[in-house]
Amino acid sequence: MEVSLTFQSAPYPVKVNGKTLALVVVDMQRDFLEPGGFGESLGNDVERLRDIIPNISNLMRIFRRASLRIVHTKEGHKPDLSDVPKQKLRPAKNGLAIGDPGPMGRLLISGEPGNDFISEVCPLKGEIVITKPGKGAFYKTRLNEILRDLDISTLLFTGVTTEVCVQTSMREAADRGFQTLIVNDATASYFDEFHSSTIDMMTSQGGIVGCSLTTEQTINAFESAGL
Ligand code: C5J
Repeated sequence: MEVSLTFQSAPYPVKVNGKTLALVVVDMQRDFLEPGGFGESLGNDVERLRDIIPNISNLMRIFRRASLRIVHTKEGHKPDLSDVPKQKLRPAKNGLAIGDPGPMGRLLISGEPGNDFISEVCPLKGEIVITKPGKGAFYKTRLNEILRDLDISTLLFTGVTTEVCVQTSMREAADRGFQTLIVNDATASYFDEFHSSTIDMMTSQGGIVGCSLTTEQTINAFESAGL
């Protein structure tokens, strides 16, 4: 059955066939949200990212209830560091770099406990999980092909951090012809001003990259469609 959803987003409303829609949950990993991970090693207060967890969890619940697709991304590198560009291996101010040991295992390395998803918003079996070596979800991954094969053409972005992996992924998606929306209270940054500026710059000029909306507006669209 085809279900039409209308999001009351800015700068314009977006109407979409539910079957062509996917929720993208970017990098909700222990490395970015828990003490002792990569995010904290860069000098960030990781607690600041945690307020969005209930909103992402609610969005995941409504997508699952409606049997719509969810994509989970994860930033992580190979244990031999062969996929880390030299400039990304530069140590942070405290001397730590990708691959160094931490309390949750080696920083930003696939398979380490700290590189896993936080327990509150883990993928379920059958959902799409993309491990990426870069900030963008499309760089050196099969995400474009996977979404095209599923006839997905509209992406609703959530996760962390707004101005790094979320923004990069949303811009990559827009350049590949996807219709993009960002859920502004389901994305977060270590810096408030970067969060708001990122949303402003992507939605300015008539939605030059895409549109934005709130979690409540997203849920309202599902309710209005009877989902
Ligand atoms: C960062 C990300 N901030 N997921 N990654 O390095 O935004």
